[in-house]
Amino acid sequence: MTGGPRSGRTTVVNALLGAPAVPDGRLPCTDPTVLVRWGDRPGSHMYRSPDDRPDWFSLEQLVGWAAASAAPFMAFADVLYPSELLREVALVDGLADDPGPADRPHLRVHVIDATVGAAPDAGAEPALLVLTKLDLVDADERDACRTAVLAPWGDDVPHVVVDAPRTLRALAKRSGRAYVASGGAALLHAVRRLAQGRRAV
Ligand SMILES: Nc1nc2c(ncn2[C@@H]2O[C@H](COP(=O)(O)OP(=O)(O)OP(=O)(O)O)[C@@H](O)[C@H]2O)c(=O)[nH]1
Ligand SMILES: [Mg+2]
Repeated sequence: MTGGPRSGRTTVVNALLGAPAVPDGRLPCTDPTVLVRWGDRPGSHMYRSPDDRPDWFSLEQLVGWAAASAAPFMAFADVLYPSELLREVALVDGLADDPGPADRPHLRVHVIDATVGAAPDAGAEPALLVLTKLDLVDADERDACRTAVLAPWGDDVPHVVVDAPRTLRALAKRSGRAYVASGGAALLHAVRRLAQGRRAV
């Protein structure tokens, strides 16, 4: 999962997991890349160094730290969560220039803030583009904005539009209609298809 700073990557990851499993804001790590994988207890393994045994922290502790910005600094973190999707794939919440894990096959999902736009970069071809924050654009300008943001990648680039904060609110309220309207269902469907080795959308 690549994308510029504040593009919405972490909220998209949480929308895919179905809950705010990765706390808002930065985890107390020097490496901003976070590996999200299946685990039966929500929380995080944090490593002081690659050779070190990790320390375990619960999701409640992480949320408290993220809010208070008061945490022991670590080198990097894995977030664990019991989401069905994570039985199929692990997610890597990284930045635009993150090349992805060298030691396992991966697909790049690129997150773009539609209010900022983005030019294609030199990174690997994205398997899926995720447009965020289109809800912040005036309703009568949304189609034009979406077309302009996608234009550098060509007409048939696989993409979904999602309002991930709304997806998370819909999930909390168990509103199926709002879940679909926010793009959450289309996002999950597209990522599942990628995980199963088929074209995204
Ligand atoms: N209105 C709106 N806000 C969004 C959307 N997606 C994300 N946000 C908000 O944008 C802000 C940044 O979202 P994050 O998910 O933290 O973005 P990020 O790319 O992980 O940011 P960093 O890890 O800090 O670089 C948060 O306040 C989100 O609630 C969207 O589709 N619509
Ligand atoms: Mg983030």
